[in-house]
Amino acid sequence: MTAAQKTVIEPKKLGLKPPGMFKVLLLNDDFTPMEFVVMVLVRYFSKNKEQATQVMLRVHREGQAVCGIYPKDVAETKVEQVTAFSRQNEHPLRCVMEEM
Ligand code: TYC
Repeated sequence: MTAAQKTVIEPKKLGLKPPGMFKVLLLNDDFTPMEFVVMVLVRYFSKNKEQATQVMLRVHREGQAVCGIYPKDVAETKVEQVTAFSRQNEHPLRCVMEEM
């Protein structure tokens, strides 16, 4: 094989892709109390009461909103914590992550 014919291995196949970031979103539903969603945003997404209320109202009106952007492992933990906390309190609140 000549030098020009040498195989180039793409960075992706070598596992050199930079780690992606993930959006964590809350989804609207008809049952979870607004105050509970505000509490979740303060507790798990480091919002103050005012910021939390703005995000909650956006979810309520538009169906969903981004609560924060994190590396994969942190986003997974947020989704698990919010889901567990919601079920413990018997609310159907959904929290999901999306790669950017
Ligand atoms: N729609 C809910 C209500 O009217 C409030 C709500 C907001 C629920 C945001 C979920 O992610 C949510 N009680």
